[in-house]
Amino acid sequence: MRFAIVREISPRLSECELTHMDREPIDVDRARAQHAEYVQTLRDLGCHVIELPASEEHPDCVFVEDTVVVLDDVAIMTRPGAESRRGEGEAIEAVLAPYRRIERIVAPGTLDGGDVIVSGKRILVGRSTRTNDAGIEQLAALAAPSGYEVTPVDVTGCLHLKTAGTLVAEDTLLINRGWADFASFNGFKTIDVDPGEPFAGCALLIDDQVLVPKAFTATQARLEEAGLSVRGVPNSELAKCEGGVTCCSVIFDADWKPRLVD
Ligand code: CIR
Repeated sequence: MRFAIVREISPRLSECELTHMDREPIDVDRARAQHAEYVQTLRDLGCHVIELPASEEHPDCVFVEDTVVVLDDVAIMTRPGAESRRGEGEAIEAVLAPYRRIERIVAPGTLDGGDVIVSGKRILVGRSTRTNDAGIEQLAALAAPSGYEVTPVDVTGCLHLKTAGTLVAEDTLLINRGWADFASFNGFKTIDVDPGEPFAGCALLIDDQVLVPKAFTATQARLEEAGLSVRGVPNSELAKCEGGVTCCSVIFDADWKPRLVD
Protein backbone atom coordinates (compact mmCIF):
# COMPACT_ATOMS: atom_id res chain seq x y z
CA MET A 1 0.00 0.00 0.00
CA ARG A 2 1.30 3.45 -0.88
CA PHE A 3 0.80 6.32 1.56
CA ALA A 4 1.22 10.06 1.10
CA ILE A 5 1.51 12.35 4.12
CA VAL A 6 0.43 15.90 3.29
CA ARG A 7 -0.31 18.90 5.46
CA GLU A 8 -2.66 21.85 5.22
CA ILE A 9 -1.28 25.25 4.33
CA SER A 10 -0.54 27.58 7.25
CA PRO A 11 -2.50 30.83 7.49
CA ARG A 12 0.97 32.38 7.88
CA LEU A 13 2.28 31.01 4.58
CA SER A 14 3.34 34.52 3.52
CA GLU A 15 5.95 34.49 6.32
CA CYS A 16 7.69 31.46 4.81
CA GLU A 17 11.47 31.11 4.65
CA LEU A 18 13.02 32.50 1.46
CA THR A 19 16.66 32.01 0.43
CA HIS A 20 17.04 32.63 -3.29
CA MET A 21 13.84 34.51 -4.09
CA ASP A 22 12.38 37.90 -3.28
CA ARG A 23 9.14 37.94 -1.33
CA GLU A 24 6.08 38.29 -3.58
CA PRO A 25 2.43 38.57 -2.60
CA ILE A 26 0.94 35.09 -2.14
CA ASP A 27 -2.75 34.33 -2.67
CA VAL A 28 -3.24 31.85 0.20
CA ASP A 29 -6.75 30.82 -0.93
CA ARG A 30 -5.37 30.06 -4.39
CA ALA A 31 -2.47 28.18 -2.81
CA ARG A 32 -5.02 26.06 -0.89
CA ALA A 33 -7.02 25.34 -4.05
CA GLN A 34 -3.85 24.35 -5.91
CA HIS A 35 -2.75 22.16 -3.01
CA ALA A 36 -6.16 20.45 -3.00
CA GLU A 37 -5.70 19.63 -6.69
CA TYR A 38 -2.24 18.22 -5.94
CA VAL A 39 -3.64 16.06 -3.11
CA GLN A 40 -6.44 14.81 -5.36
CA THR A 41 -3.84 13.87 -7.99
CA LEU A 42 -2.02 11.81 -5.35
CA ARG A 43 -5.31 10.04 -4.58
CA ASP A 44 -5.97 9.49 -8.30
CA LEU A 45 -2.56 7.83 -8.53
CA GLY A 46 -3.52 5.36 -5.81
CA CYS A 47 -1.97 6.96 -2.72
CA HIS A 48 -3.77 6.68 0.60
CA VAL A 49 -3.53 10.26 1.76
CA ILE A 50 -2.93 11.14 5.42
CA GLU A 51 -3.71 14.84 5.70
CA LEU A 52 -2.45 16.70 8.77
CA PRO A 53 -3.78 20.03 10.00
CA ALA A 54 -1.57 23.08 9.58
CA SER A 55 0.68 24.19 12.39
CA GLU A 56 0.13 27.86 13.17
CA GLU A 57 3.68 28.32 14.45
CA HIS A 58 5.20 27.01 11.23
CA PRO A 59 4.53 29.04 8.07
CA ASP A 60 6.33 26.40 5.95
CA CYS A 61 4.53 23.37 7.41
CA VAL A 62 2.98 22.36 4.06
CA PHE A 63 6.49 21.38 2.86
CA VAL A 64 6.45 18.07 4.72
CA GLU A 65 9.18 16.51 2.58
CA ASP A 66 11.88 18.42 4.45
CA THR A 67 11.08 16.85 7.82
CA VAL A 68 12.00 13.23 7.14
CA VAL A 69 13.79 10.75 4.90
CA VAL A 70 11.79 7.52 4.69
CA LEU A 71 13.82 4.45 3.72
CA ASP A 72 12.74 0.79 3.46
CA ASP A 73 12.94 0.06 7.18
CA VAL A 74 13.72 3.34 8.91
CA ALA A 75 12.40 6.91 8.96
CA ILE A 76 15.17 9.42 9.61
CA MET A 77 13.72 12.57 11.15
CA THR A 78 15.72 15.51 9.85
CA ARG A 79 17.03 18.56 11.64
CA PRO A 80 16.04 21.23 9.10
CA GLY A 81 18.59 23.86 8.20
CA ALA A 82 16.15 26.70 8.85
CA GLU A 83 15.61 27.13 12.58
CA SER A 84 12.01 28.27 12.06
CA ARG A 85 11.21 24.82 10.65
CA ARG A 86 12.64 22.63 13.42
CA GLY A 87 9.31 21.81 15.12
CA GLU A 88 7.51 20.68 11.98
CA GLY A 89 8.64 17.06 12.20
CA GLU A 90 6.79 16.08 15.39
CA ALA A 91 3.43 15.57 13.70
CA ILE A 92 5.04 13.69 10.81
CA GLU A 93 6.95 11.41 13.19
CA ALA A 94 3.70 10.51 14.96
CA VAL A 95 2.25 9.32 11.64
CA LEU A 96 5.34 7.36 10.64
CA ALA A 97 6.06 5.68 13.98
CA PRO A 98 3.63 2.76 13.40
CA TYR A 99 5.34 1.98 10.09
CA ARG A 100 9.06 2.54 10.56
CA ARG A 101 11.78 2.50 13.18
CA ILE A 102 12.56 6.16 13.91
CA GLU A 103 16.07 7.63 13.88
CA ARG A 104 17.06 11.27 13.87
CA ILE A 105 19.65 13.78 12.68
CA VAL A 106 21.06 15.66 15.68
CA ALA A 107 23.07 18.88 16.21
CA PRO A 108 25.38 20.02 14.76
CA GLY A 109 23.97 18.18 11.76
CA THR A 110 21.36 19.79 9.56
CA LEU A 111 19.50 18.05 6.76
CA ASP A 112 16.42 18.91 4.70
CA GLY A 113 14.51 16.10 2.99
CA GLY A 114 14.45 18.27 -0.13
CA ASP A 115 18.17 17.55 -0.46
CA VAL A 116 17.71 13.78 -0.56
CA ILE A 117 17.08 11.66 -3.66
CA VAL A 118 16.64 7.94 -3.07
CA SER A 119 17.01 5.54 -6.00
CA GLY A 120 16.99 1.91 -4.94
CA LYS A 121 19.79 1.60 -2.40
CA ARG A 122 21.54 4.70 -3.70
CA ILE A 123 21.05 8.07 -1.96
CA LEU A 124 22.17 11.36 -3.47
CA VAL A 125 22.30 14.13 -0.90
CA GLY A 126 22.76 17.80 -1.61
CA ARG A 127 25.34 19.81 0.28
CA SER A 128 23.36 23.05 0.40
CA THR A 129 22.58 26.07 2.57
CA ARG A 130 20.22 23.73 4.49
CA THR A 131 22.20 20.48 4.63
CA ASN A 132 25.70 20.40 6.10
CA ASP A 133 28.49 17.82 6.15
CA ALA A 134 27.59 16.65 9.66
CA GLY A 135 24.01 16.01 8.50
CA ILE A 136 25.26 14.10 5.46
CA GLU A 137 27.61 11.97 7.59
CA GLN A 138 24.81 11.15 10.04
CA LEU A 139 22.47 10.22 7.20
CA ALA A 140 25.13 7.93 5.72
CA ALA A 141 25.74 6.23 9.09
CA LEU A 142 22.01 5.75 9.79
CA ALA A 143 21.26 4.43 6.29
CA ALA A 144 24.31 2.15 5.92
CA PRO A 145 23.00 -0.75 8.07
CA SER A 146 20.05 -1.03 5.65
CA GLY A 147 22.42 -1.24 2.69
CA TYR A 148 22.17 2.33 1.42
CA GLU A 149 25.13 4.15 -0.07
CA VAL A 150 25.20 7.95 0.19
CA THR A 151 26.79 10.24 -2.42
CA PRO A 152 27.08 13.97 -1.58
CA VAL A 153 26.36 16.45 -4.38
CA ASP A 154 27.21 20.15 -4.25
CA VAL A 155 24.20 22.43 -4.74
CA THR A 156 24.65 26.10 -5.65
CA GLY A 157 22.17 28.74 -6.73
CA CYS A 158 18.99 27.01 -5.60
CA LEU A 159 17.45 25.83 -2.34
CA HIS A 160 17.71 22.05 -2.45
CA LEU A 161 19.15 19.24 -4.55
CA LYS A 162 15.60 18.42 -5.61
CA THR A 163 15.13 21.99 -6.87
CA ALA A 164 17.95 21.21 -9.29
CA GLY A 165 16.94 17.70 -10.27
CA THR A 166 14.74 14.72 -9.45
CA LEU A 167 14.07 11.19 -10.63
CA VAL A 168 11.58 10.92 -13.49
CA ALA A 169 12.19 7.19 -13.96
CA GLU A 170 14.10 4.65 -11.91
CA ASP A 171 17.33 5.36 -13.79
CA THR A 172 16.68 8.87 -15.15
CA LEU A 173 17.11 12.32 -13.62
CA LEU A 174 15.49 15.50 -14.88
CA ILE A 175 18.14 18.13 -14.23
CA ASN A 176 19.14 21.78 -14.27
CA ARG A 177 22.92 21.46 -14.64
CA GLY A 178 23.44 25.04 -13.52
CA TRP A 179 22.44 24.30 -9.92
CA ALA A 180 24.10 21.06 -8.93
CA ASP A 181 27.26 19.17 -9.67
CA PHE A 182 25.67 16.54 -11.86
CA ALA A 183 29.09 15.05 -12.70
CA SER A 184 28.59 13.03 -9.50
CA PHE A 185 25.45 11.44 -10.88
CA ASN A 186 27.24 8.59 -12.63
CA GLY A 187 25.02 5.76 -13.66
CA PHE A 188 21.87 7.84 -14.24
CA LYS A 189 20.49 8.88 -17.61
CA THR A 190 19.69 12.58 -17.66
CA ILE A 191 17.12 14.85 -19.30
CA ASP A 192 17.80 18.59 -19.19
CA VAL A 193 15.04 20.99 -18.24
CA ASP A 194 14.10 23.49 -20.91
CA PRO A 195 16.52 26.43 -20.49
CA GLY A 196 13.57 28.83 -20.14
CA GLU A 197 12.21 26.81 -17.18
CA PRO A 198 15.04 26.59 -14.62
CA PHE A 199 12.71 25.42 -11.82
CA ALA A 200 11.27 22.51 -13.82
CA GLY A 201 13.80 20.02 -12.39
CA CYS A 202 11.60 19.38 -9.36
CA ALA A 203 9.21 16.62 -10.49
CA LEU A 204 7.49 13.92 -8.46
CA LEU A 205 7.63 10.34 -9.72
CA ILE A 206 4.84 8.02 -8.59
CA ASP A 207 5.04 4.62 -10.26
CA ASP A 208 5.48 5.60 -13.92
CA GLN A 209 3.70 8.96 -13.67
CA VAL A 210 5.67 12.19 -13.47
CA LEU A 211 4.00 15.16 -11.77
CA VAL A 212 5.34 18.53 -12.91
CA PRO A 213 4.10 22.09 -12.38
CA LYS A 214 1.58 22.96 -15.10
CA ALA A 215 3.53 26.07 -16.07
CA PHE A 216 6.54 24.14 -17.35
CA THR A 217 5.07 23.05 -20.68
CA ALA A 218 8.36 23.00 -22.61
CA THR A 219 9.97 20.62 -20.10
CA GLN A 220 6.80 18.51 -20.07
CA ALA A 221 7.20 18.17 -23.85
CA ARG A 222 10.81 17.00 -23.35
CA LEU A 223 9.65 14.36 -20.87
CA GLU A 224 6.90 13.17 -23.23
CA GLU A 225 9.39 12.97 -26.09
CA ALA A 226 11.44 10.67 -23.85
CA GLY A 227 8.38 8.40 -23.57
CA LEU A 228 7.38 9.40 -20.02
CA SER A 229 3.79 9.93 -18.79
CA VAL A 230 3.40 13.44 -17.44
CA ARG A 231 0.70 15.08 -15.32
CA GLY A 232 0.63 18.84 -14.79
CA VAL A 233 -0.32 20.17 -11.36
CA PRO A 234 -0.78 23.84 -10.45
CA ASN A 235 1.98 25.27 -8.26
CA SER A 236 2.21 29.01 -8.89
CA GLU A 237 1.62 30.12 -5.28
CA LEU A 238 3.85 27.62 -3.45
CA ALA A 239 6.53 28.29 -6.08
CA LYS A 240 6.71 31.83 -4.60
CA CYS A 241 7.79 30.11 -1.34
CA GLU A 242 10.56 28.17 -3.15
CA GLY A 243 8.38 25.08 -3.01
CA GLY A 244 8.02 22.50 -5.78
CA VAL A 245 5.94 19.37 -6.28
CA THR A 246 8.08 16.96 -4.27
CA CYS A 247 8.06 19.13 -1.13
CA CYS A 248 4.37 18.81 -0.36
CA SER A 249 4.23 15.08 0.33
CA VAL A 250 6.07 12.25 2.04
CA ILE A 251 5.41 9.14 0.00
CA PHE A 252 6.11 5.71 1.48
CA ASP A 253 5.06 2.11 1.08
CA ALA A 254 3.82 -0.06 3.93
CA ASP A 255 1.83 -3.24 4.30
CA TRP A 256 -1.03 -2.14 6.46
CA LYS A 257 -3.42 0.69 7.01
CA PRO A 258 -3.60 2.47 10.38
CA ARG A 259 -6.57 4.23 11.91
CA LEU A 260 -5.51 7.72 10.67
CA VAL A 261 -5.90 6.95 6.99
CA ASP A 262 -8.93 8.29 5.15
C1 CIR B 1 11.83 26.86 2.85
O1 CIR B 1 12.57 27.77 2.46
O2 CIR B 1 12.19 26.03 3.67
C2 CIR B 1 10.42 26.81 2.28
N1 CIR B 1 9.97 28.14 2.04
C3 CIR B 1 10.37 26.00 1.01
C4 CIR B 1 10.72 24.57 1.21
C5 CIR B 1 10.60 23.78 -0.03
N2 CIR B 1 10.91 22.43 0.22
C6 CIR B 1 11.44 21.60 -0.67
O3 CIR B 1 11.79 21.99 -1.76
N3 CIR B 1 11.65 20.36 -0.30
